[in-house]
Amino acid sequence: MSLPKDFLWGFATAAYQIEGAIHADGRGPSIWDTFCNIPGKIADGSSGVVACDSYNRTKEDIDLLKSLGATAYRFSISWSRIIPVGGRNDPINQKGIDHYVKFVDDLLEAGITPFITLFHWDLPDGLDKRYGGLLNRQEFPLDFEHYARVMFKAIPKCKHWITFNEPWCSSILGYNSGYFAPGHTSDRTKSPVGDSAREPWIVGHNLLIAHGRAVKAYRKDFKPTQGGEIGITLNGDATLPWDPEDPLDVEACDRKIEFAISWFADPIYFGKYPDSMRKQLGDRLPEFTPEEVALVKGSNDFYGMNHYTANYIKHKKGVPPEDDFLGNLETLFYDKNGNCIGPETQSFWLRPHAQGFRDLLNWLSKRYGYPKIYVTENGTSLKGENDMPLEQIVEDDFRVKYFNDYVNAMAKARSEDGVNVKGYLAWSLMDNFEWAEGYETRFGVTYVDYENDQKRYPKKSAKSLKPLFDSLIKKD
Ligand code: NCW
Repeated sequence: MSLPKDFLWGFATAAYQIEGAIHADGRGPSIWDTFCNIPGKIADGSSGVVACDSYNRTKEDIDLLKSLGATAYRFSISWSRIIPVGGRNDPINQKGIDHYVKFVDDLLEAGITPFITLFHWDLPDGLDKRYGGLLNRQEFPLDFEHYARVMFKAIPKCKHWITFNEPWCSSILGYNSGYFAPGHTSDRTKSPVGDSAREPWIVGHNLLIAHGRAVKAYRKDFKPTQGGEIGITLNGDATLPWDPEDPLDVEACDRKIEFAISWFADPIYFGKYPDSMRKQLGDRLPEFTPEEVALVKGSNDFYGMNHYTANYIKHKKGVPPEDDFLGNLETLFYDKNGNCIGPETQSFWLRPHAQGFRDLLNWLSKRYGYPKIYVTENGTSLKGENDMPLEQIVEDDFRVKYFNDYVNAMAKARSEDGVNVKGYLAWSLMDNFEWAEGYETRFGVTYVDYENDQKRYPKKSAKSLKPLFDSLIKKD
């Protein structure tokens, strides 16, 4: 079992979760600034105002990455630092650009390969206010393409670009459950397009078009001279049937992945939405125009995979409600015989089950023709971690085991199943603002002391990855 010599590994973060400094150097507000100000939206009433203060601690963060032996780092750019209001005719903020240009120079100087995510959920608030943000099929893709072009031009040294992080989350959590910004729910009276049972599917469609436009721009005007690659990052859980003898549960397992991953990946690899989605959603799922198909089909140089957990899947009988987004099924942590999928963590949606990672890598590879895959996020929170004393927190054996099991499952998928995985970024370099869960849920391999000047303390898991990858990556 081994990984290829040029395999990249390291850690991942996202701008709003770590940067803080929300007013520095001309940054404009994002929808997450606005969302955090709505009482009750964030579990501990917090926000990203200070976070890990990474905007002011780039040297410290790079030193940390170096000390852990990372060969790659994935981070995201805050769009509203680059174009504070967001649009293609709005002023550009050179200070914001300069910050990221220097950061990439410093990473490269340290021998660390940057992976840049253009959009990790923090849409400029100005665009949401101006035209409904992600809901606008005409304006949003044009504004995103413009912003992407500004970044491609500014950072030719970056060779790995990710357009969107987890568009499923932006669409479903932002426009169905209201759990994420901008917080639309299935309450139809609050829908700017007049029908919130349609909103998530419209948003998903617009994100795909915007992705396609940015990729087309990159391939035409930047890739020929810069020689990099570009793709999208999708999230999805592994699935096992609740009752393996019930063909309806077995079928629902694929449908669950189709509603999460293939919603975006099928248009990108095949130019159409999955049949299971069309069947359930009918005309609530937008149709691609022929021009849109041309834009989206074939628009991945690599597949960015975020993966954390697995679920048992139980088919639901009857007609699903209009706002169902799972594919008429239930997700459970126990199967028919009472078997548990994995131990509890601090995140209600996450239970470790490493075999699922290998299975899902295989599922994706078979369906999409063995694409090059970068694992752009994988990691875990730990039940009760926030309440432990520091001496105990840094001894995070649960997380060490998680990474060991998952990385080995990935290496097996590569060596024994032929999966073309070329990189792995652990989530996350440090504890950070865990969106609606605030700071109480920690995903970091490094503890951040928010009470005491954001001081960083690497946990045992931080130091466990280098020996793990050293033992797996071929030397010659
Ligand atoms: S919240 C989330 N995450 C975590 C986040 O820190 C990161 O930015 C994301 O890319 C870790 O990885 C992603 N994912 C959303 C999971 C919420 C699932 C809720 C399901 C409700 C139906």
